[in-house]
Amino acid sequence: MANRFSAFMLVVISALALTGSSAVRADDKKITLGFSQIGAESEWRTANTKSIKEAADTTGINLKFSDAQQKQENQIKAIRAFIAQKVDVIAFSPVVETGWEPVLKEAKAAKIPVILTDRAVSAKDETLWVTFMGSDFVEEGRRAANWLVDKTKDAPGPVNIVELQGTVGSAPAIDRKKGFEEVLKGKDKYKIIRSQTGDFTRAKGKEVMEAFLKAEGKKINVLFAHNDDMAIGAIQAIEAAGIKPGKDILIVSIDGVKGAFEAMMAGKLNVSVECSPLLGPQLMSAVKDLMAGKTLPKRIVTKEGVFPMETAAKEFPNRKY
Ligand code: GYE
Repeated sequence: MANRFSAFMLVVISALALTGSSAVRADDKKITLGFSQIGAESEWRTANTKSIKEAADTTGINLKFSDAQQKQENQIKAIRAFIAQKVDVIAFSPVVETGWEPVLKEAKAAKIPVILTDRAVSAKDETLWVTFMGSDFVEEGRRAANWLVDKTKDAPGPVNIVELQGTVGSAPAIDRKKGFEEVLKGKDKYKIIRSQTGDFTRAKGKEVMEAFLKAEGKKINVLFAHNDDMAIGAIQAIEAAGIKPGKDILIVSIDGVKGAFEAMMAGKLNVSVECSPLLGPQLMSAVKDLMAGKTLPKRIVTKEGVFPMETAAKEFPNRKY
């Protein structure tokens, strides 16, 4: 009985899902979405791109995809091209927070709605975009610091931390730093002794960690990396220096990509705070809703967790990115 009832409910729920907004416009043409991606700097980013392309495919949305190779000027060019092509909706993940007003005003004047995905923009006029969907980066920074404080509660201190920041001026770099520092504020045993950008890449993470090790050597107790890729690059530098990552230096990072789970299972990375790149389905349903004349919430926050090393092997088979 219970089974038949749940089977029935499943049919009802699927039917409801199917009656959601459609992927065609009022004139029966396919909806066209112009998406400007930052680049392919990390595992997170490539998973994000895959999610967006696959979701466009399955929803039947015509996607114009442009890769900016981590340059704001390329994103601005791509957005201008989307305006000229008269796409129905523009979405983009802004590489940095500032400098978008002129191009966003052009989109507004052309009456093309803009959706921000993943990273936020800092601008006075919030009518320049309809919604911002993505993670709460300040909270991720707090989660990283809370894990550290708990893990080191019995350590006498000082706990010397080096920090690998993300791309300068980007929302995740600014906010993760802020959340992390907020938790450590007033806890005097924690000291951030070096902090520099590694631009969210493995290569830069490794290079900057080498410099940190040269300058501070065995004084370093903790690495806080704003993403997994930089942590993975830094782990190589730490091992090359004859130090044990995950033991001699605690490694705390953010994203929760497969590479981080592998490093955790190898005992080299202590914790990764989840930041989900799987924004594709959410973006496509927002696009359809917009085209159906619905009003979107101004902020759509992604739900995510924290994965300490001890949970890595059990969680690994469930990971989708
Ligand atoms: O953490 C990092 C990527 O904006 C949340 O960008 C994203 C960040 C992610 O390059 O790996």
